[in-house]
Amino acid sequence: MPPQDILAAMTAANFDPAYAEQVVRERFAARAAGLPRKEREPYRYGTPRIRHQGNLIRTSDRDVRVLVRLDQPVVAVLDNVLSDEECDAVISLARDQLAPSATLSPATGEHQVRDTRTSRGAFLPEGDNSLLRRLNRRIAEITNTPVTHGEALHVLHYQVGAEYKPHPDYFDPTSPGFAATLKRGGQRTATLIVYLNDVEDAGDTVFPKLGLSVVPKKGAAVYFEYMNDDGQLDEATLHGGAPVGAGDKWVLTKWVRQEAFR
Ligand code: PD2
Ligand code: ZN
Repeated sequence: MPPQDILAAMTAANFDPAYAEQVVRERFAARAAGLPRKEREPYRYGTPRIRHQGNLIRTSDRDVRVLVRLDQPVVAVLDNVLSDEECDAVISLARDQLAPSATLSPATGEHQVRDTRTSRGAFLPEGDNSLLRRLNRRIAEITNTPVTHGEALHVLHYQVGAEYKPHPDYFDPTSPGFAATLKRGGQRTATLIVYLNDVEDAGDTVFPKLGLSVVPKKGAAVYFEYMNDDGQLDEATLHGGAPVGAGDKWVLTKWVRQEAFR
């Protein structure tokens, strides 16, 4: 039975929608047992794609400073990614466009607003905006990937208590709901999250499998990569946005795809 029909039948029978989703996800995850061997083997780490010269990543218009480097999984904390003025300008561009953040249902591919992600967000397509063009180019140079492989920049705004529960940024290839997005440029391979303001209390980006917590700092960023050249996906990059304790939190996210994103 296709996943939508199972969900519809369970919903009609008054099952909790979250429980129905979980049942469908588990049923289709069982397919993972039949995955090719390479996808069941431990993740093989190669050379990180991000490239630095000494303690800097030199882009065409800005020197980015490397503060923390981890090789397995590949995680880097970077400073001086955006200037204060650029951070403020991005917030101004996004402020009027925010809508409740949604997640893609792994079972059906529908956009759903859930308590796992309680921020508001907006995509910022580049259009003819010179700031966004400059930032897309700089981020492509930092991530060492073609500009065309990046999804549109995405701004998130968290108010007190808002959070993004731990998740991988890649799409589980065994989930039927992710098939359509995987056709738009293939798998996600890496993420750069830039902090657009200083948060008064909490709101860290947390990596629960690493015991790592990155404290937001205006203009700084955390980078991590989770797909290697063999197409393996790194589960160790599970990460979340901890609830904001005081003040608010703004971030700018770039998700990088395997191929040109359409
Ligand atoms: O805002 C964050 O700290 C955060 C945490 C986890 C953002 C994302 N994921 C994301 O944009 O994917
Ligand atoms: Zn994420």
